[in-house]
Formats: sequence, structure tokens, C-alpha cells
Amino acid sequence: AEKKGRVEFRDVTFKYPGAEAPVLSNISFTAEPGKTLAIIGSTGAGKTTLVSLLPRLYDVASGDVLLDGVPVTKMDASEITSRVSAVPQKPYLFSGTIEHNLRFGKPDATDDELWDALETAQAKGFVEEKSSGLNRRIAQGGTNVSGGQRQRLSIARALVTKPNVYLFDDSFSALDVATDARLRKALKAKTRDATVIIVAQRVSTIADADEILVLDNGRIVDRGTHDELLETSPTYQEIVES
Ligand code: TTP
Ligand code: MG
Repeated sequence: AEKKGRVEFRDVTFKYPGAEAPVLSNISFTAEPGKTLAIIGSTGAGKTTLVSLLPRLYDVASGDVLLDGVPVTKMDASEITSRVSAVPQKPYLFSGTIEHNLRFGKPDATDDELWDALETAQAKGFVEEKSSGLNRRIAQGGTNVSGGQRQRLSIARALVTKPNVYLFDDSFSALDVATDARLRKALKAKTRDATVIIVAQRVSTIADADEILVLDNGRIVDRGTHDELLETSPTYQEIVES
């Protein structure tokens, strides 16, 4: 069967409600199942805004956002939720157990599925280190868990739902470089059929992506692989050197 999860942005322009100027202009790209698309750019460039348009946190002003050829504006919220898993830049954990938090998107997941997701997200050791295991309590907002653990639990939660599309908004930034690399290697093995879109700050996180979009001031200023961009993109070179 054909793989699902093809994401296409067609000439998308977006303004926040009440704002004068668009924060995204003429955004066009395609992200294919089995591939990783990365988005990089300075703070305020519009990366979070861009990835929020697929799960329809906001709707576009003009242009189209399509999932397997269907505009997301024509899809049920429940269908989008089951097919697209977004790990937000500021991941949220609920007051409740780790299990409760992990099952959020898929209440009928088995314990094996939860542990498998935790292993991929490099969070298994953290959950095993207390005898309460999956029943460990998380405080509201995840305040009794470190930023890096919050990110990993949030990544595990996304993995449990086995979506067609993963959106990781700066999800690896609180991890040390070695954990970041281990996590992404495990992730790659587990998400072979899915479309993966990664927003990143660090070039090392996305150097192996199939395509990288360089976003600046709401526009895609350059695109290509890491090696291509090193040759062609002054903006990318600046990010590499920063
Ligand atoms: P973002 O899309 O948040 O920019 P970013 O994700 O690239 O930045 P960072 O690397 O720091 O995560 O913001 C783009 C512009 O949109 C910026 O001028 C702030 C504005 N904005 C709003 O007006 N309302 C919002 O809810 C958000 C998220 C951004
Ligand atoms: Mg952001």
C-alpha cells in the first residue's frame, strides 16, 4: 500500500488574528512519508507558526495546507489528530501518572507500546528508576520533571499514537548532543513509514535531514541538504557558525 502522510504547503500566507503584517509569506514545500524535512531559522522567523498550521491551531489567510492531497480545512479535527502528532516547543504534561500522560492520544495503547515509545524517546531509564514506574505522579505542568525529561515524555506520547506525520518543534534542544543523536537514531528506525518534520536550533540535529528549509522573517530563503546549503546559503552558514 502507498505510504500515507504526504504534507504539502501551497503558497501559504498567514497573519495572526488582529495583526497587520503576515508572519508567513508564500510558503511552499512538500514533505514525503519516509523522509525527514527540517526547518531552521532565527528566533521569531515563524517556525512554530508554520508547524501549527497543519494541526489547524490556526487557519491560513491564503494558500493551502494539504495532507495526502486533501486540504486540512476539509478534514475532521479527530482525523487530523489521529494522523498528525505534534510535539510542541513547550511540551505540556498533565497532573496525573506517567501512564495517563502517555495514553493521552491513544487510550487503548498496551503497556508494551508505552514502554516501546519510552525506549525510543530515551526516557525508559527515567521511568524505571522509581519503583512506581508508569504510575509515577507528574505534577501539573510537569514541574517535578526536568525540561529534558518533559521533552522526552512528550516525544514518547507522540510515538504512542503511531501517526502518519510527526511534528517536532524544537523537541531536542534541552537534550545533550549525545542523547539527541541517540534519540534521533532510534526515532528514525521507528518512524520509517511516517513523514517527520523537525524544527531545530542546532544544525547537528538536522544535518542528516532529506531536505532543510531555511526560514527568515516568514519566508523560505533557501532550501536543500546540509551539504548543499553549506555551499549556497549565507543564512545557513551564519546559523552553523553561531
Ligand atoms: P514564531 O513562529 O513563534 O517564531 P519561531 O518559532 O521561529 O521562533 P523561536 O525560534 O523563538 O521558537 O513567531 C513568529 C512571529 O509571530 C513572531 O513575530 C511572533 C509572532 N507570534 C504571534 O504574534 N503570536 C503567536 O501566538 C506566536 C506563536 C507568534
Ligand atoms: Mg518556535
